[in-house]
Amino acid sequence: MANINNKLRCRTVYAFAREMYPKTIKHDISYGTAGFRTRATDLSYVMYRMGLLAVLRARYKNAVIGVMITASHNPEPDNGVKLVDPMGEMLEQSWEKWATKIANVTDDKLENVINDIIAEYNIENMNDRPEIVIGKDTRPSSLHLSKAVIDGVLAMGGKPVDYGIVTTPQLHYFVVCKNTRRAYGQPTEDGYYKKLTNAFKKVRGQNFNNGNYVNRVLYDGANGVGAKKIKYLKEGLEGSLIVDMYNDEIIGSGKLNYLCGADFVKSQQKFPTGLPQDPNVRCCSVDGDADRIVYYYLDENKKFHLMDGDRIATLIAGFLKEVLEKTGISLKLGLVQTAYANGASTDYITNELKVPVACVPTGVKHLHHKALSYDIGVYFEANGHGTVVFKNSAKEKLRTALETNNLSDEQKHATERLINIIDIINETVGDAISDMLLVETILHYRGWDIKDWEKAYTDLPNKLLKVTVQDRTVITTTDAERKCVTPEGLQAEIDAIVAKYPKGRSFVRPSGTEDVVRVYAEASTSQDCDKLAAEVAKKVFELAGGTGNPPEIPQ
Ligand code: 16G
Ligand code: MG
Repeated sequence: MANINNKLRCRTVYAFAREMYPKTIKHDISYGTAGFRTRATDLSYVMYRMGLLAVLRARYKNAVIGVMITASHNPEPDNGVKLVDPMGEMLEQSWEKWATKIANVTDDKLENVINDIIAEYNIENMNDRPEIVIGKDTRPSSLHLSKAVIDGVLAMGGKPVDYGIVTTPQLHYFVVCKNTRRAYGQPTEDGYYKKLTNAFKKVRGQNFNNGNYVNRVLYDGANGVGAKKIKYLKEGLEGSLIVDMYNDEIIGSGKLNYLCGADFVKSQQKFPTGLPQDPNVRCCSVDGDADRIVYYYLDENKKFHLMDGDRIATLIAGFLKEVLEKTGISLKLGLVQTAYANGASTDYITNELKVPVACVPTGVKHLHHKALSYDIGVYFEANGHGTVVFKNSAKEKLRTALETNNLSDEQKHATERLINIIDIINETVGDAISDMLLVETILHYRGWDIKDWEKAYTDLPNKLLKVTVQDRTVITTTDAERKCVTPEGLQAEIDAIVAKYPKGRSFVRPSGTEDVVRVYAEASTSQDCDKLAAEVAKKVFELAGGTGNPPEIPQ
């Protein structure tokens, strides 16, 4: 019976594919660091097929799976799609190859790939109707692309639950709420805002300001979903935090991420367009799907100061360490970074904060996974994507300590504070909105303005360059991308160049989202840093088959 149903289902899948979502693109695409990402016009059939795959994955895991349609910080004409696993993680790596396979097969072979997946994972419950939670960003193309995902889910016999326009982290949150039978929270937008804002207001108390801290922040919504959603959050905050919003031209303005947003601010190291340039005022920018955030300000001389993901991570880790010590409860705290973390931040964490720090390859899946190995794991990429994850056993330990009533007043207050703070955090994935509330909570607790925050350490000047090569896969790396294995001889050349510059550090890696090789460099002065980056880029160009003009070395 199941077999007959299966055959019928596959026929429907094929009929739909042929009539509505034929595969029009000949070249292959691959499920990269953050799913598929390309021009929106090339994505309809990919979306349809991701709907199919999500249902298979949901049946295999016996759980709700998420599908998010977004191209994050990329330009408005692009789009993308990624699958969200049951506990909010990125799609398990071993399934990425199936995503790539099902996306690239011809329409008439679609049925074969589906049957291969069913056979490989022994999926027997083909008549189950699992829920697939679907969300999209504000890109004009997202509307019809989400219809394609929904059709894929229906063709495969799943139940699409369309959340409409939501941030990527909201979608992760809904998936986890559903899979924990609401233990994590209510799977609604309202439930999300209430969870975050109630916890925030509880921790903040009646004194909205403290010392140098003023409860007002300028917020750059990147003309995307982060702008749309902050309006609802503001209602819940009830004046405890004043969020002045800019760059909120949302749908179809063509301005999404244009000269604004977290990626622009971090990669250009520039103040975004659209915000008033008042000196020493705390500002933050989110990206196009609101899973990244950076802070910054302009000083009296209009000099730009960036507080990126490394700064946010150190602020959070330092705070958690202090509060944890006050609770008297022993829990293992750790911080996870990537090779892009500024060397000064790593020194500060190791030598001043004395918190263990781990380095993993780029991409949220690696950071999240490593962070789960600590009782309390803080993870951040320098680009502003990150969060804090707490082991269930750690949460339980805190709650039990509070219930047993053996704590001193100080221990009790610290434990209560920590428990409330867990609810400010979206543990399911990095979340710009939740991270903003956490940063604001810590600055308020410390009585700091943004300049006080900046005093912790001084960033080493750093630079990011791109080199275009014939085939970027010729570059392979090891040691969390810090050392390059091939092409042979390249690492030795990099080592020799780096040795010439005080505090020099540089590494190269193939991008997971663009057809380029990325070069990172840092050194004690910006002149040295520029030279170091260019010298390394030139070596990459020479040894890895560069195309176009070779990089120039500044004199
Ligand atoms: C993706 C990743 C991000 C990473 C970036 C690196 C997720 C959800 N996003 O956007 O974490 O920093 O890729 O891009 O994993 P790159 O490989 O092009 O340098
Ligand atoms: Mg993003």
